[in-house]
Amino acid sequence: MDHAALQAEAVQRIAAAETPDAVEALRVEFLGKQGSISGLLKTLGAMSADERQSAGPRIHALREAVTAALAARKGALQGAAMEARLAAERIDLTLPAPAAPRGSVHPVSQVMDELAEIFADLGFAVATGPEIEDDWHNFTALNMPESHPARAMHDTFYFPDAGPEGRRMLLRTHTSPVQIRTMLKAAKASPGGAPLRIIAPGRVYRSDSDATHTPMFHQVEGLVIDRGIHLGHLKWTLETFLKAFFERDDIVLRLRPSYFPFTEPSVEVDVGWQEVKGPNGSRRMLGGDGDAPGHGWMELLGSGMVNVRVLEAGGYDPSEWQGFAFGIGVDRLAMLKYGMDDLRAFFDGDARWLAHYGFSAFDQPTLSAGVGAISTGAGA
Ligand code: 2NL
Repeated sequence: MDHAALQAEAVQRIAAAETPDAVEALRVEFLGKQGSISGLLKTLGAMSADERQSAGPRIHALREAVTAALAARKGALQGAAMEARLAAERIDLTLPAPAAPRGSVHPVSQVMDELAEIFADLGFAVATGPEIEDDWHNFTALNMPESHPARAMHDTFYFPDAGPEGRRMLLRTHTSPVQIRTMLKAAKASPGGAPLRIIAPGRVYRSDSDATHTPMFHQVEGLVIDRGIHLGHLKWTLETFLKAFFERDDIVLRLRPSYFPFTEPSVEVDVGWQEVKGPNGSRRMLGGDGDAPGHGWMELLGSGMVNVRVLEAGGYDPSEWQGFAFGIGVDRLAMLKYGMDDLRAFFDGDARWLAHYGFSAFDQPTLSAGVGAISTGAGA
């Protein structure tokens, strides 16, 4: 068959194709890898120059005509399909809009916002820093040298390669390295670098996992550095914070001696609870003197006076500056305040759990206006 006849037949078949799939099948038949026109194009290579001179333009013209016919038929079919859809579809603007799924603020985010708000009222700034740390900022500067047994206690996730300064890299096991970085910056910025009042909230990582431990959890640490700081300042600050956070004026704290490498002395802080009877049995509520009958103490957080070696690592002269510090689990605070009983559900991302325990994005914490806050009088 000559090229003109081939072209006439191809163009006729394309014009008769009734669906986009049929057009595509013809494209493959003519122009695909094994297509008939592709096959003709391949014969050009084996021709003499004279043969190619006459056959070349005719084969190329054939290919162009078929390509144009395919595009035209495809466009016509698509246009017809669109016309049919426009004729068939109707939008009823009087129907109610489909429900848009609504997200909510995770209780951990809510509690972090509440913490920032309460501590802002006490003059604390929020400090943040990297979650990937080196072992100097995470351990050494916190009085945990290379061989210190407390390093093993932290079940650390290490990276295989050392950092740019030759230090071992890890996922921070607490937010203390943020405070070390903030101390070093402050001590450099202004002579003395104090007073310093910061909280460092954020994600921390430890390689243990069971019903009450997840490999990632949230911590908030607090640090105050100034002249003449003592344990009384620590106790008042924690008491004021916990009263505002739990929205109760009867929060009672008990300080017990403890040990942390980064504080000396170190104190563990217990909070009093009481049995409260309700329609579904009794439950423990925070508040009240834990030594009273039917009451008890619950361990809540760790704290202490900043160890002089940590002050020095942070760039401070311990003969002039003192400090207190504390650390609390944010997830645990959220469970105590909002009544969840399973830590693992915090990180499941179950939309039903979030719908139940989550908060509206418009619901800004207003805890500073609650218990213990100074009232402006008007309407309060
Ligand atoms: C705990 C204990 C604590 C700190 C954290 C700290 C930070 C610096 C200096 C001194 Cl930069 N201390 N942080 C101090 C005492 C306890 O956390 O059991 N947390 C859940």
